[in-house]
Amino acid sequence: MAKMIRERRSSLPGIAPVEIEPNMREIYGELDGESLTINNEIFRCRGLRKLHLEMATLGGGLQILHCVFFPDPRFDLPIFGLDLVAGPIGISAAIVDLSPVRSEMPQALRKALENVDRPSFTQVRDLPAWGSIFSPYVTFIRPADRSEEKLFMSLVEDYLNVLNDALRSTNQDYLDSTLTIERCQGQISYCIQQKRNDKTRSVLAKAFSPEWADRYIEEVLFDFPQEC
Ligand code: BLA
Repeated sequence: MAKMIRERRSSLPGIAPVEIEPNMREIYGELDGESLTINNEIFRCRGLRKLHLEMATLGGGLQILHCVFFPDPRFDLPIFGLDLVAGPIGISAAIVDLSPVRSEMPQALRKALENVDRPSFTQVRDLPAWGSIFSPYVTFIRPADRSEEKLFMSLVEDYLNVLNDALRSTNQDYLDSTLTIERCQGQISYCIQQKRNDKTRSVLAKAFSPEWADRYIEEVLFDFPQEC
C-alpha cells in the first residue's frame, strides 16, 4: 500500500517534501516492553497543503499505515483519509474515504465517486460516533482474506484517481473568499472529530506518554490549516 501511495504521490503537480523536525520524522517508543517505531513522510503539492504518510510498527504485533491528504482550503477538494491497522492475525481495520469539507460535496466529485465500483466486502464494520465526518462513500471493513485485501487496495487506487482528477480540474479561490473560509472550518471539524478516536490516542499514550500523544496528535496528525 505504501509503495502504491508513494508512486501516485510522485506524479502529483508540484509535489515537494515538507521539512519535519528530525525528532518527529523517526520516532521510537516502548509499549508493554515492545518497541514502537513511527516513520513520517510529509509532502505538499498544488491543491494539497499536506500529504502525510505514517507507518508505525509495534514490536512484532501491531502495524499501522495512516495516510491523510489535506487540501489547500483555497481548492474545492475533499480530504483523502486511509487507515490500516494490522495485528498478528491480520488486518482488523481498513478504512478509506474522500471526506467532504463542506456540507455539500462538489457535484463532479459526487458523480466520480458514484462511478467507483465498490466491491461487497464480507465484513463491513460500524463507524464510531465521531465518524460522522466521513462521506456516504466511506469503506470501513475487516478484510476477510488476501483477495479482499487486494480489492481494498484497488479501491484505494480508485479513490486516489478520483482525487487526482479533481485536483487537476479545480481552480483556486481567493484566500479570503467565503468558500475558502467554509472549507477551512470543514477541515478543522474533521481534525476535531479525528482527535476523538481514543484508539489512536491510547496506543500512542501507552508507548510514549499521554502528554506526548496529545502533542503528536495536535501537531503532526491533525494540525489545523495555517490558512485559517
Ligand atoms: C481504529 N486506530 C484504530 C485502532 C487502532 C488505531 C489501534 C483499533 C483497530 C481496530 O478497531 O481494529 C491506531 N491509527 C492508530 C494509530 C495511528 C492511526 C496509533 O492512524 C497513527 C499513529 N484513523 C485515522 C484516519 C482514519 C482513522 C486518518 O488516523 C480514517 C480515515 C480511522 N481508525 C479509524 C477508525 C477506527 C480506527 C474509524 C475504528 C475506531 C472504532 O471502531 O472505535
